[in-house]
Amino acid sequence: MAVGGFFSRLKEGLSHSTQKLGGGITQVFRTRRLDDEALEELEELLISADLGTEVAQRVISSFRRSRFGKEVTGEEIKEALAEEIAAILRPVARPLELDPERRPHVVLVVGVNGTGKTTTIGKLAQQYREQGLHPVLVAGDTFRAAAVEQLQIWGQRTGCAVIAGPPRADAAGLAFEALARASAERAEVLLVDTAGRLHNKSVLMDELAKIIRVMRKHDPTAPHSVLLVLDATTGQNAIQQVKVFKEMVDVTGLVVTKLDGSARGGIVVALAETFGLPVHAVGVGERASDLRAFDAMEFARGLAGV
Ligand SMILES: Nc1nc2c(ncn2[C@@H]2O[C@H](COP(=O)(O)OP(=O)(O)OP(=O)(O)O)[C@@H](O)[C@H]2O)c(=O)[nH]1
Ligand SMILES: [Mg+2]
Repeated sequence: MAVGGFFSRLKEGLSHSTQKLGGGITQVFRTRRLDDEALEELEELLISADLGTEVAQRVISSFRRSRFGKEVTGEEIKEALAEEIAAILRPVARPLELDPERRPHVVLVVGVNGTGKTTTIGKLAQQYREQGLHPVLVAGDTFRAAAVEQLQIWGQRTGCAVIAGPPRADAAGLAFEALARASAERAEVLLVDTAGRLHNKSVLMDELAKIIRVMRKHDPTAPHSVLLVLDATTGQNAIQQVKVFKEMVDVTGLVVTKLDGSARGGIVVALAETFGLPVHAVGVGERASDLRAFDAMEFARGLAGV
């Protein structure tokens, strides 16, 4: 997809937040003095746009220091806000880097139901193929036959090998076999899909822990990346999901999906502030080409409605 298409899609995706935040700012600041009342209204807008109370308070204190009592326009506030948000996002905007020393670099993909794990693996596979790599996909969501088929379709679409077991196969055993095979074949990257669940925490924890433990019998350094996939439309709930998964596994980075549609992009700022985990990429659609690097300034401007 053309870069312009991506920007407009992201912008469209952020329209929910943008309308709320950008539109709200325009209304509050039709050129008026930045007084206590205006700052309070701005703080409420930031919180309702999912940026989180800490970020809201920080931005407000910064505005109070630099602009209190001054005449400001909505545009100036938006520009300043975009800068503040970009400063929070910049440290986490880091692409997923494969360690060339690893053959394969093992990427374990985790998250609750339906966040976009399998789709993200398909999109990553596509990107790696375009770079001339040979990713191997592992259908570690062995609970549902449909999950295996879904990954197989992505494998066909992207020209990648998919390793799957019989129905209800043991996910850890499958991951072990896949890792052994991928290393024998000197594949550069192994993308391991997992079942999504949150409600039954202990089962999920046990299974993920087992997948990791068993893979380490083959390669004590595996997995080299643990990607937590979050659905932006779930808003503040994403914070809870990160907490739960961090308790179970050593999450090394995030992918935030569904930033197209009526996404709530402000949550990415709250995530950056709360956890400081790298945001490796963002999902802006269902197609193979709809996974993009996370650009702090562009995202911040989209969110602030600049
Ligand atoms: N609009 C949009 N849809 C997405 C995006 N990423 C994934 N989806 C869709 O979200 C739905 C769930 O995606 P999956 O990849 O199956 O999610 P999952 O996390 O693997 O789901 P489970 O395996 O059931 O836990 C599918 O319909 C995807 O096409 C995205 O960035 N934007
Ligand atoms: Mg899946």
